[in-house]
Formats: sequence, structure tokens, C-alpha cells
Amino acid sequence: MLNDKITVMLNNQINKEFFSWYLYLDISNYYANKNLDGFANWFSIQAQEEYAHAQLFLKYILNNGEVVKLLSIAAPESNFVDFKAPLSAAFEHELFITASINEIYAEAYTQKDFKTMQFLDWFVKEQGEEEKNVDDLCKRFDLFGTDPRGLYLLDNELASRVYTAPSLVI
Ligand code: OFO
Repeated sequence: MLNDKITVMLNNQINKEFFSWYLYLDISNYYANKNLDGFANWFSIQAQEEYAHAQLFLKYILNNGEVVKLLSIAAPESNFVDFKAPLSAAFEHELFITASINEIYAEAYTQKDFKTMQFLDWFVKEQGEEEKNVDDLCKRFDLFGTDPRGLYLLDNELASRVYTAPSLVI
């Protein structure tokens, strides 16, 4: 019920979302090891969101009668040189994911696959929000994170983030 090329792209996106989950888990672990539990919490929740995104792609493929092909998840490279490095890596990664979603959208547009375009609309918006969230975090780190008291307060603030399931229902 889906075009073959679109199905392959959606399957690949499952893998990218699972990789995002791995990457953010890894970043969370990095901060936990540095006793920055608020940063660790923020990325742990981000990881949960990515896991949920993978499930949404998976369910969309299944609901359309296609086969889900799970691929191996690459190990993240985590040689972070300082506290800022994971934030920059997360921002770069979000840009990569946005480009990937846009590619699927462009293909769906070409194929006049309006159903997939409508499904992807939520992700287009979500990526816009996620890019802004990580960019804000980078900028706030630049402002406050290099001062120990500022870092302490920022870490405390990030500890309050809680998980909310995606609003998209499949
Ligand atoms: Fe899957 O939300 Fe950004 O990457």
C-alpha cells in the first residue's frame, strides 16, 4: 500500500530514530558520569522521545501493510572534549534528521503520496521545535555554562524536564 521507495526511506528513518535514541542515551550517560544529573535527565528524556518516534514510523509502515525491516544500530562515537561538545553534536544531529525527513517528504510529494505527507507533517513541526530546543540549550550554555554557579543553576533547571508522549496518534 506504499510505494517501494517510500517504504525503504521510512524503514531507514526507523533506524535513524533508533540511532538518535542511542546517541542521546550516550550523551545522557556522559553527563551522568560528570555528575551533571540535570543535563543527563534532559538527554535521557530526549532519548525516550526518539524511541517513541521510531515506534511511530514502525507503526505507520505496519498499518499500511508493508514489512518493517530492522537494521543494526550503529554505536555512537562519544569522545566529548568538554561539556559543550555533546550539545553541539546534538544540534548537528537534529539538522541531519530534519534533512532526512525532508527527503522523504519530497519523495512523497513527487509520488503524490498525500497520506505519507500528512503523516510526516507532525515530524516536520517536531524537528523545528527540536532544533530550536537544542540551539537554545547551546546558547544558554555559552551564556551561563562556563561559570560554575551558572552551570549548577542550568543543571538544576534541566533536571525538571519530564517526558510527555508524542501528540501524534497512529
Ligand atoms: Fe526524532 O526527533 Fe529529532 O531527531
